[in-house]
Amino acid sequence: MELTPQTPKGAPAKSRLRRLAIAFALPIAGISLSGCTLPGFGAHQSDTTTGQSAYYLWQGFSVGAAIIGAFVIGLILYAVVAYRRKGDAIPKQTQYHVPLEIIYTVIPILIVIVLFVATIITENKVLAMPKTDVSINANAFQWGWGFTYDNQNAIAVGSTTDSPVMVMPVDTDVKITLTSTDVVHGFYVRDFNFSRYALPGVDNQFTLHATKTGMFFGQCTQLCGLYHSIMYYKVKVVTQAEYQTWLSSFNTPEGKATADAAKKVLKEQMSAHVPVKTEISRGAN
Ligand SMILES: [Cu+2]
Repeated sequence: MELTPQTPKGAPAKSRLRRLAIAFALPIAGISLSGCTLPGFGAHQSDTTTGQSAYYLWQGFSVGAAIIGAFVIGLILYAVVAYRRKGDAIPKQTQYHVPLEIIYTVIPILIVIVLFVATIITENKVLAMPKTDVSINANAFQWGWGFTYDNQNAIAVGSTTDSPVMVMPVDTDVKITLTSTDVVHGFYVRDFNFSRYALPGVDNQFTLHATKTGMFFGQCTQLCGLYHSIMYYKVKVVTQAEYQTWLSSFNTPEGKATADAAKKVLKEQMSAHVPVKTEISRGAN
């Protein structure tokens, strides 16, 4: 049997391409014109400025991936339907199509550059250390947390059943110096979209800038030993006035005595390597 090349059908192919382009453009235009807010794609918008930067980056990546994914799937489906086997004729063979090869090399490179630059910009925002008067030392240890405040008597200690509460002011840059006294721990606050290692012998510094008041849940996210799973703390974000009141409460004679006692407790906790004042029983209870 003689095989004859299939003749290209210029006009219908062009019209199919146009329909395909319209099919992609319409939903995108619809979403843009409706002015609806972008979904979070499974992420939390965050209650800190740096967490929000990471959230917007995630949204950008997700939208980009969705558009490219839809485009690629569309092209595959188009090729499957338009170039399905219609007979024994050999389809038109195309190779060494230089403009096409340049396009599918340059476009992915541009996409990678855009993602890279967006990531660097976001990382610089997250890692920025603006000057601030509020400076908190977060100490992680097996198995608990303690928080002390530079140039202040204030201190936050807790126990396994009564998590320590790190108090910080809202709408303020707060410098955190994070360290560990024993093994590697993880400082993680879900609502802040933030996680950082607490490393023994290393001062890990970062800035938290909370955008709303409230109580936020924190926990260790690095498997650090037997009682890792109960290594909790809380972050209480308060107004500037409430924060000042809280700080001054440690400056009265009673407040100073409380702070001194808490410092002693924290010192003992940090070297004990046991769950701090735990009431959890490993027996029949
Ligand atoms: Cu830990």
